[in-house]
Amino acid sequence: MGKKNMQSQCHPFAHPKRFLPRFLLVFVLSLFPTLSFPQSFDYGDALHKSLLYFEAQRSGRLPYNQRVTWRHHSGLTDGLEQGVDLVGGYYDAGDNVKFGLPMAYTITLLSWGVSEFEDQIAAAGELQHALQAIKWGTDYLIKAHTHPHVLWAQVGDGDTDHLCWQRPEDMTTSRRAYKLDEENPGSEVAAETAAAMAAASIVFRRTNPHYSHLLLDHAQQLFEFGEKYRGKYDESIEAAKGYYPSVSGYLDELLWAALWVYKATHNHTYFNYATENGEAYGGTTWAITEFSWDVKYAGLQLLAAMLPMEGRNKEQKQILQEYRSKAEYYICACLNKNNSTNVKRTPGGLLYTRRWNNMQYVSNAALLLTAYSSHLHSTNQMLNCHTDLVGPNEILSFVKSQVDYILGSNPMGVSYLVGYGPSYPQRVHHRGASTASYRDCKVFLGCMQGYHTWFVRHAPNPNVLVGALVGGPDLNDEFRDGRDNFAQTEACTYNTAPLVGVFAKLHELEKESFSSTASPSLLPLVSFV
Ligand SMILES: *[C@@H]1O[C@H](CO)[C@@H](O)[C@H](O)[C@H]1NC(C)=O
Ligand SMILES: *[C@@H]1O[C@H](CO)[C@@H](O)[C@H](O)[C@H]1NC(C)=O
Ligand SMILES: CC(=O)N[C@H]1CO[C@H](CO)[C@@H](O)[C@@H]1O
Repeated sequence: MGKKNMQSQCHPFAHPKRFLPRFLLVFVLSLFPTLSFPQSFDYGDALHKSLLYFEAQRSGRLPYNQRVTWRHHSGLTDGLEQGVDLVGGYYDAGDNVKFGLPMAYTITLLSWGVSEFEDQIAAAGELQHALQAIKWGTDYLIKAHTHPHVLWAQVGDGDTDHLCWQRPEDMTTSRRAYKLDEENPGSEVAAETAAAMAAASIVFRRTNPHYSHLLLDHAQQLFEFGEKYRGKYDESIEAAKGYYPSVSGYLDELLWAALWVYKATHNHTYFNYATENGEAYGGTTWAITEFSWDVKYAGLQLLAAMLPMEGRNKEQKQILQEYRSKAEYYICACLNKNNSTNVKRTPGGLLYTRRWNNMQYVSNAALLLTAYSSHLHSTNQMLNCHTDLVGPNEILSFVKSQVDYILGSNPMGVSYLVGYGPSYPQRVHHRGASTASYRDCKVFLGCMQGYHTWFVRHAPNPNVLVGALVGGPDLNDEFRDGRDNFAQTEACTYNTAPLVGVFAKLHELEKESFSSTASPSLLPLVSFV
């Protein structure tokens, strides 16, 4: 491409051709207003795309095999001011800050999905990409854990970052790094990072035993750090408070981390920690209908509920049973089978928790439900929702309804997974995606220039943030595709992360149900479509 051409790419211009197919589609659909097509979705394609998203969120020096080529190196001096190498990791969302809590949580969810559904991901040909997505995160977490009791838990700050609309490749905002240590503790991030590294160590155990072992050492040290030096992380790192405040405190993260380290080590010290503190830390007492980067009770209750009962004493069995009843409360509330407190739904059937980035609660729930469905299936059990006995296929059918909503089976007729299907959000609230690609435009684009030139324009983003799951529709299934509408059009790494395993599981079912060897037990899922 000539130099002149490259310069012209630095100026926004509309792409009129892009609109044409959408007009046509609307026209065609309007000819059949009363027909409702049974939609079928390509979960393999969705899985493939979901993993591309993590490449778009990469910070640091991009490798030769980077597939998302509209991105380039960025954040190459992260940590330099503090004398520590913090190059790498992930930007959390549409900005360019590296927030430790959501980054670690993203890795935990990715690793959970891969450890649970590795065979399905491999069968879809995506295992290497999934492992790379995890490793891009864990390589960074290893760097950030510079001493048993020191964890660098943030680079950049939201306030200065949000004043600019700039590609990560051009960042001129503060890249100050923030650390946790004995004097400035942060148990949420220490424990979540321990959970992420323990979960990832399970993933790498077979293919990369040395790396797996390394992750496990870090995980154990970080658990000990978070447990021994207790404190709310957003009091030590005030720059996190406006963005990822810890509302639920750190007791949920401590139990969550203990269970993950136990799963990775089989060392009973961690099991005993989770059972002995289950009541005092709310693990066996809190019944909650939300699972998120902040509130992890439902997830840890589910982990405990899926542990084998054999070899436990009477008291431990009792405690695991209490964990299980709280886990099942969450599942039943998602399934709308607890008649006093259920998770709300939109008229179109989507789980609804709150206005801002509601999709995170949907995708996070989807992973828990899918994992529990597999557990019930493999242990030949049913879920007891008081009013109803629920089998694993019914849970999976519900997951499928949520995923199909995400992929386009919804009143707006759009896919909330960017780049999937014929219609998806065009104005994702994302600095890099909404600005000329560095590949085509190497001139520096300044802080305010980004707002004046790129943020405010109406045209679609020049770069498609493939695989991003945006915040999604409101309580009435309505969605406005505007760059300024960040509550609905921003995507976060922990929105997509839990879907990786879920897409793989649905992909397998779809293949099985359409092949002649379909097992009769899978038929209810087909008739659900
Ligand atoms: C289990 O973990 C604890 C705490 O890290 C450690 O002190 C103990 O040596 C471990 N036990 C085994 C058998 O590795
Ligand atoms: C809840 O379900 C139970 C069992 O089916 C039923 O007896 C009860 O009336 C229901 N309560 C409400 C408030 O609907
Ligand atoms: C029908 C049902 O599951 N009801 C439960 C809903 O949740 C409350 C609060 O935990 C329980 O007390 C009910 O038994």
